[in-house]
Amino acid sequence: MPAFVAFESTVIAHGLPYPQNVKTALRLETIARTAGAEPRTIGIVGGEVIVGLTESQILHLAQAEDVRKVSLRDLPVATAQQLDGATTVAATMHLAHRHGIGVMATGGIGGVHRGARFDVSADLDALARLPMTVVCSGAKAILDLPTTREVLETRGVTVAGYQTDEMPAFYSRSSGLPVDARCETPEDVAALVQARRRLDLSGAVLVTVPVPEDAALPREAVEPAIAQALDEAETLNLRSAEVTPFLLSRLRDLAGDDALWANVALLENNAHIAGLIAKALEAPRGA
Ligand code: PSU
Ligand code: MN
Repeated sequence: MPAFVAFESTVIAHGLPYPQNVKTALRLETIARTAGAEPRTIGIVGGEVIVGLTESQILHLAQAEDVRKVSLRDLPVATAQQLDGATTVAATMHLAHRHGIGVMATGGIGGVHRGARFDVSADLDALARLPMTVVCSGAKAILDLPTTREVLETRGVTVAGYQTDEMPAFYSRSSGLPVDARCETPEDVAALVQARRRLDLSGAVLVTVPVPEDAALPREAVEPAIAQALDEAETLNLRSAEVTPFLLSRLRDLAGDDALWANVALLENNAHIAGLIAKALEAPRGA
């Protein structure tokens, strides 16, 4: 079996601006290949679930106006109503797992939003249920990171730190929040994943990788922009799936190109590490 790495498409359609989104999506595939794995970017085109979007399908989802952000609850809607859809981490995990793919890479997972309002991403539920290895740079910085970390613990998700003792905070390398295990190599991660499998635990291993040092932003630099974007979302009374894309795009306006470059750099780095982990998982035991 070749080593496969799945990629989500929400980051293409809603997470990054055009044309960086297309360039990044294609580059992530190249990086996974160079690491020794087969990339499969997942999305929905005209109601059809595609595991392994072609270049022109990626271009389409990156440019089209009406691409629905598809989490678990939206999957049947998008397919029954023949919509174009970009899959979130939760929906991508579901579709990848169904296709026998065990590893996926992304930028940041969804989690618990800040503030009193009840808004918790279905990503956390998918991580609790599906035996995937998900490589990311923590949860998106706009979220309530300490509470998100608590929920991961409650739901039994093993959180690994790739060459770090702390869960990264997306644009920034540290959050002050601990991981459950530090892993130095792809083989260390593979050992953790295999141990989880042997114990018949059904949920995910979340591998958190800090953004590369030269692209990292200090937390103090990002927080004021996040606070302002959150205020604006509150004023506009945004709800549900609209919240994340709005916050991310405002953050780019407020924090500027540095935030975009950090986002691209961590996505590329995560694609590389995910490729190496997928390969390590396919290696014959003891080899
Ligand atoms: N991280 C980003 N950009 C994004 C997302 C994460 O930097 O666009 C997406 C992912 O697809 C994630 C989703 O699964 O946001 C979570 O959305 P929600 O909180 O609505 O579940
Ligand atoms: Mn939400």
